Amino acid sequence: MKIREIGGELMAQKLRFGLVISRFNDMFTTQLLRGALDCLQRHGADEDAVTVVWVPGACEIPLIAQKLAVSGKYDAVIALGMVIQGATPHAGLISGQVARALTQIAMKADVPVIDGVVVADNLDQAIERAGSKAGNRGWNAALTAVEMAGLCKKIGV
Ligand code: INI
Repeated sequence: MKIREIGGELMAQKLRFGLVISRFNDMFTTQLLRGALDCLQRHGADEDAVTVVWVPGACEIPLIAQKLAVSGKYDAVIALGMVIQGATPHAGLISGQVARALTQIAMKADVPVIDGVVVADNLDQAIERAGSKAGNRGWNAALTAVEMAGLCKKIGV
């Protein structure tokens, strides 16, 4: 039996990325953005490969992610945000809604939409995930975007 196996490669050359990021908790989201851009650059992204769109908060991410995804201009969309539970009463609701919306957008637009919206229980967790003990979730999201964008091209369907 001859099995054809397809896997993504971590090469960003010739891929275009739309990135949507929230200003809420920007002390952290700027670090997520730094990580994401560093990752794309290190994986060979072209000079003009990335468009960054800023939105007020995580709730506003899905609409812009959708606009980017359906535009036909990007091979993958990366969403970056920081929801810290307990900051406001509705923080708990936001995270689930945004995650669900991003999955639906990806399926509808047929474009990878990578969820790099960090949900932290407290400030310590936020610090850990935005470029310290637990790495940088922006970096991870960008790497997933590179792999998925390449994979979608490779599969060709
Ligand atoms: N937005 C965030 O991105 N992170 C949060 O932690 C957060 N909290 O805690 O409330 C938050 N709220 C704002 C929200 O995303 C909208 O911008 C706002 O409700 C206006 O629609």
